[in-house]
Amino acid sequence: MTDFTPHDIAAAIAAGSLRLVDLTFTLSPEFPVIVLPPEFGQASPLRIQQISRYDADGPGWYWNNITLSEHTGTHFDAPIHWHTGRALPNNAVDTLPVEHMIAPACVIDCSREAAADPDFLLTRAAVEAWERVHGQVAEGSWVLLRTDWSKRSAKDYANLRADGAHTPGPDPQVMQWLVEERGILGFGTETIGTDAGQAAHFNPPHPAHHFLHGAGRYGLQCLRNLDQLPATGATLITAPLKILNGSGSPLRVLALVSGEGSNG
Ligand code: 23J
Ligand code: MN
Repeated sequence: MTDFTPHDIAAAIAAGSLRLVDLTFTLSPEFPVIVLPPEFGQASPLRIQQISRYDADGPGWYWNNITLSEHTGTHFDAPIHWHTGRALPNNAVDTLPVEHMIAPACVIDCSREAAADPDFLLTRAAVEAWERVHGQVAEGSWVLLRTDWSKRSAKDYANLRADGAHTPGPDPQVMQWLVEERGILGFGTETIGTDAGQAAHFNPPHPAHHFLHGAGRYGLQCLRNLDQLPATGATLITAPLKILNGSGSPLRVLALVSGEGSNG
């Protein structure tokens, strides 16, 4: 690795020995946002207002104004998003260390369990079983929960019922353990939140948000194409928008994975 240069990355991608997998949903007005109980403020879905399109408002150019929540679509959660991370240094998307924006990923495949039970919860025992096969979750890694939730229709994706959302996520014990005993950089999901749909009722409530952000770690949600990643060996590129004091940001999430040696 001593003779490795930045140009080697582009060359390896061009040659197909490194492949890029796009883990991002298209940002569209139809993409569902999280729905909180009605007494709370709500996130805005994407709104696109055209400024001009080669017309009287701009004869030679097309562009739009957009409105959206910091937590719309495939997005990043910064520590300042949660009360547990409110007083940490460099806790917002404009101040977090850029070195954290490129990091390895562990992918835990729970797609079968999530298909059988929309309220499926990842446990410490399940991660320990994964570690017996793939090795210990390395410090500074993303842990990505593959559920194939991103393949569902819009209605089944949010999976709202009278008592709230029913979507999979981590239980409180595994989240505390991943943060404190494995030193993960963050936790990513295919669902609308890093937490399970029913996590408001957990102890503590929203344990992924609680433990991750309280330790200065990050969240990713509304990821897709996790089925194209190896269990270990992928590296994520996650650069959120530099929003002043931003609690999170939509972003393009790219995974670098070993390719087959051809760029097909
Ligand atoms: C606000 C309040 C509760 C939750 C969330 C946001 C999210 O899931 C989010 O997008 O960060 S659970
Ligand atoms: Mn969020």
